Amino acid sequence: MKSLGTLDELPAEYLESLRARNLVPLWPSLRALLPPDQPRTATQVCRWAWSDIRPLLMRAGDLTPMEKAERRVLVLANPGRGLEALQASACIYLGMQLVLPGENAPNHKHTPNAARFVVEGTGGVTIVGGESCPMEPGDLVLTPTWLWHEHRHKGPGPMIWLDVLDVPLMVAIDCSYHIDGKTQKPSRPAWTYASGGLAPVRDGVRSTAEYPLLRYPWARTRAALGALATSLPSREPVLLAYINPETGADCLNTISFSVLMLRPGEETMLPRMSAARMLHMVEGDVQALIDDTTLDLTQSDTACAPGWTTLKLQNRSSKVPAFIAMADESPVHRKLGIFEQR
Ligand code: 1HN
Repeated sequence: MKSLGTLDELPAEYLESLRARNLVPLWPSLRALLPPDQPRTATQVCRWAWSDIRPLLMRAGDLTPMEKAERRVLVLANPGRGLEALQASACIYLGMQLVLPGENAPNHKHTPNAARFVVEGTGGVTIVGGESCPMEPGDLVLTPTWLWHEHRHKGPGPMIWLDVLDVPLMVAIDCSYHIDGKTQKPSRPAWTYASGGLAPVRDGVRSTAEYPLLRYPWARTRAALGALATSLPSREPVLLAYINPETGADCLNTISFSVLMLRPGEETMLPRMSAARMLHMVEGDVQALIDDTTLDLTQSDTACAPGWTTLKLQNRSSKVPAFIAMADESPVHRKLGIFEQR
């Protein structure tokens, strides 16, 4: 590849007259702007251990009342992108959120899409677009763009969940903002999608909601994975995508959610792809090999595999399955026509 001219080859007086007119020569920056063969990323392989997060999050509960926080969250920031950027990857934000018994997080809506994987607690609800979504460990609850949402917790212990949002994307395109609202009266009953391939019909019609399913209860997801495992050849990965049950599309516009079951002792390689991917342990103990980095992941740990990395996952137990929830940026890549897998 040809090497290109650099800034220091140009006369200072020429550069100064360009700068004074808001003009910049392209060629000294062209290779950085458009690297050969593969994109560059600041996103690093990274692990956030639950055993580190939980005590620090509980301390936030002591230090900062809900009124002072609105959302009491510790952000899982990727050091490669700079901690202040509050990014896990180019498009994905991750945060661990705490709601204590009796607390409410006030109603609002915004452009970013959100989803939550419940980590700990029982008795909490998120009210999304008027639908009350109970939160139990392992559940995935969606808060799509512009749907009102607030959190309430009347249960006994702390409620903790992992927030996954596309905030960095919305910020990058100057579209991130929110609107505060009044407390919602739950008014929209959930449509029960009992099983794949069966859609409820009420008053003669299927759901016309843009987001017909907002809560994916873990008990059902786990049972579906178990059933899939018994019907697949033993060497095929047991993987389910969280989809919009009426359209078959990804459950959110910008982030794809899925869950992988690793049978006892199973080792699998996920396809290498252009999009960055987050891993969150729902159950079990896994060793992840991301390019050359080995990470031991245990229950409720979270990790980041940047785009284009190779990813090998091994269940460290020979007795029990492991369950890994995943969130990746592939919908953005697909919509832009730049998704690659090889
Ligand atoms: C948000 O709305 C929530 O509703 C949590 O619980 C975290 C991070 C950035 C922007 C909006 C929530 C958020 C957020």
